[in-house]
This record gives sequence, C-alpha cells and structure tokens, in this order.
Amino acid sequence: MVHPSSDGGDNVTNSSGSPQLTDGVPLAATNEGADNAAAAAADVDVPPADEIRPYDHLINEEADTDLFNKTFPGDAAIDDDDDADIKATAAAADTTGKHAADKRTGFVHFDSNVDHFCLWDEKYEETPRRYSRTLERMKELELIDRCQLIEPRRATEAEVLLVHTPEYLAKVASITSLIDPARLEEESSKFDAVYFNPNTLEAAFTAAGSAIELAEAVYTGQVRNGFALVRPPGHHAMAAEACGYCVFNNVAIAAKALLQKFEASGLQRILIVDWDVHHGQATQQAFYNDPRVLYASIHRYELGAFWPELIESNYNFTGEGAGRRYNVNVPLNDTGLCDSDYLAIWHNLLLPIFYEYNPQLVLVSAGYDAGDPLGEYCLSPNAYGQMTHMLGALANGRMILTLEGGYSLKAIADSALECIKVLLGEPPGALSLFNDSEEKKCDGPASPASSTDSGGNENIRSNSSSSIQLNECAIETLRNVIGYHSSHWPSLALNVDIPETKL
Ligand code: X5A
Ligand code: ZN
Repeated sequence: MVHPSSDGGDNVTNSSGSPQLTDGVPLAATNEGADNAAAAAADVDVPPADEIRPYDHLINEEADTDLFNKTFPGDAAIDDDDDADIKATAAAADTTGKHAADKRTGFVHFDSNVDHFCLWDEKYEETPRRYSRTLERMKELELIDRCQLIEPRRATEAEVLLVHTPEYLAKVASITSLIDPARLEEESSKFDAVYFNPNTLEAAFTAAGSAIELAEAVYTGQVRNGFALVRPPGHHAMAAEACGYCVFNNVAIAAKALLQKFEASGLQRILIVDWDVHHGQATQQAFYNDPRVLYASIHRYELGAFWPELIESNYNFTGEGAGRRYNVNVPLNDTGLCDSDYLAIWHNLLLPIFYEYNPQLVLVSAGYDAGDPLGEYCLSPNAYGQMTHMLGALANGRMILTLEGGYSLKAIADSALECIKVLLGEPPGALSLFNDSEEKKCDGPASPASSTDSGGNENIRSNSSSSIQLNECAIETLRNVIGYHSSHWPSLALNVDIPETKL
C-alpha cells in the first residue's frame, strides 16, 4: 500500500475561504483535503470521477457475499417474487390513487456519506455498502419514487454543539484534517470502535443536519413520517467522545434542535425509541435529566458483558432529577432472542409506556443489528415493520426512523425497506409466531454454541403448542423493568396480579 506523502506534516493546510471552527480548525474538507482523501482512497479502489453514481464502486456483490455471508440458516436469497409483489402492490395503489399523489413519507439521504470509510481495514463492518445496497434496493423496488425527497444539509456548528462540546468538535475537525492514514488510524484508536478519514467530518455534519431537516419536515407536517438513510450512525457518540462507529449523535441532535426551535410553541414530549441491538448510551446521557425526551432502548446486555459493556445500560437506570422515569432500558441477558420475545416486550411494557407518555413526535434510532450475526438475535424484517406499525398511532403518526447500526447488508436492506413500506401506509408483513413453522423457526444465533438440535430442555421454542413460547430471559427482563417502572407509569401497574373477585 502506498500512502500519499504528507510532506512530513499531517495537517491539511486550510485554504482561505473554507469554513472554520471558531478556533480556526477547518470544518469542511478543503479541495486539497478532498484530493488527499481521493489519493489515500486510491489504495482501496476509488472509481473514476465520471461514473454515474458516486457509490458504483461499492456495489460489489461478490465482496458483499464474501464479507457478509454469515447469514442465519434459512435466510433465503432475495426473492424475485417478493419484488414483483411489492411492485404490484405499488402499481395497484397507484391506479386507485391511494399513493399516487400522496407522498406522505419523507426520505433523506446523501451520497457523499460513502466517502466516510475505513482507510486501513476494507472489511470494517461499518461500510458504505450498508447505504448503497439499501438505496439500490429502494430503487429496484420503486419505493424511493413513492417518497418525498427531503434535501439533506449540513448541521450548523451550533446545532452540533447542542449535544457535543466545542472541544470535541474541534478535536474531530483536527483529526479529520490529517491525511496520513497511519496518523488517522492512531488517532481513531484512541476511541472505542471508531475510524476517521478525511471525509468523516463532512459526512457526520450532513448526517446530523439531514436528521434535523427530516424531523422538522415531519413535525411541521410537510410530510407525515420519514426515513433517514444516513451514516455515520449516532447513538453511541457522546458529548465529548466518538464511540461505536458514531461521530455525532444524529438523533439526539435532531431532538435538541427541534426542542430549541419549537418548545416555545408547544413541543414538550419527544419519544426516542432505540431498537438497535446495542444500548444507545450516548442518547441516554444526552437526556438523562430531561423530562422533555423519553428515551427507551431495547438491547442485548448479558449482564454487562455485551458491548458497550456499561452498567448504565441496565434497567435500574431510569433517569434522574426532572428526568426521572423518562429513561427506560430493556436489557436482555441472552443471545438468540426472536420476534415473539420482542413483541411480548413491546405489548406488555413499551407500548403501555409510550401511549401513556403520549409523545408529540417519535424519533427511532433504527439499527438493524438485532437481525444480523453480530447482534446474534433473529429479528425478521417483518418484525421491524411491525414495530414501525405499532408506533404509527402515536403522535399522529409523526415519526422518523434514522439508521444506526446493522451489519448484514441483506438484513438492513430487507428490514429498512419493510419499515419504509409501513411508513408509506402499507400493512406490515405478517409474523410467524408459531414454533412449528419451518419457515420462520428461530435457530438462534449463528454461533455453534447454541445449536438447537439436542431436543433438550434448552430449546424452549421446540414445543409445538400454539401458545407463544418466550425466551426466559425476556420474561425476567419484563418483570424487572416493570418492577422499576410501574410506580412511574400507572398503565404498567395493571400488570400486577389483581385479586380475584369474591362473589
Ligand atoms: C451503531 C452500532 C456498534 C459498535 C460495536 C462495537 N455500533 N463493537 O451499531
Ligand atoms: Zn448497534
């Protein structure tokens, strides 16, 4: 690998006229920076400038299969019949005029996010292909045409500072002005699971600004709901620290920006639902003492052993001060959780709280890694559609989904598209809840340790009765969370055993 010479210095000289942070650190990549980035990227196959789409070079089915072939058993290849069905539904809807003129769903995306990639590890799982694959599928299935495109924009510095410290912003700007990949790698390694390249700052600013723009379009009624296909993701990015592939906390910034703009005219209750398989500790932190935002996260925890391995991800962290009760953690202490486990938690715990809270706007930190090998859960694309659907009756349907994690390209694309279909007003795909269903049977995570063969006591889903068998850890978590929150949310108190009526 030949890396571009950096003239002995690492910093890109800032040419006059480029945007500056107040302390003189360059904000945007200068032309020079862009050239350097392109040069550095030459090592990883950057396409000629005249290609039609800037991400064409990222569409590499072979590499994708190779990198992401860790699919669950039973994961069918993308099925052309399904495609035909979706197109047919759209066409039928068009002729009846049901969807034709009604662009109720906003969609925001920006291609330059693909310039944010890892310079030293081309197999890094937070890859631009997560975006390009999903967008391709949206085009193939003609879903994108049915959405109202929302113009992406950079967040302003002031907006980013609603969540992050000026020192952190300056630090990110200074790291991303480095051009030597070795230096970028060195600086990135000071954070937990983060990479920076020279284009990271621009992508992060635009991801955050696009989330704000979409949230505002939804809140003000320009569109009914929306989907933000952005990266880098955000929910691990803390006030002063990048973390877990996240640079700026897009969803938290959007919530704070809307509150700043609309609180005076009555915006008081925002619900943030985080269904990424990881706990969004940074979003929790951003609103921990803020009663205007209810943060609810369902995540794999394993008693603190699952990343980000924080005790604050547990259910006893319920918010503090005025924010007490407005933080709801649903930590799950096992692998292999499935649709039915999530549904039970939604129906018995999350939905009662959400309906009682009665938000005016719903922001979803929509990661799809509870459907991929990294998460070791097996949420189906339809389960994501169902969760979207269940939120649809809140806040007059004002909801946006913002991409967070998800590392199986197929799981992200299928699941995100299912959510978008639901946002567009189509019914969610049905769930197969019965354990004897071959098709949807959950074989647990793709890890050899939890094979389902033995017919032993452990496979609590093996019984073929028509009742829904839950993972015991889901039941335990339900009890614990309800225990902690039932005094906060009267609708949960209804779950306590009611004495039998004596006649
Ligand atoms: C956004 C997201 C996960 C980071 C995992 C690090 N981050 N091991 O899913
Ligand atoms: Zn995640």
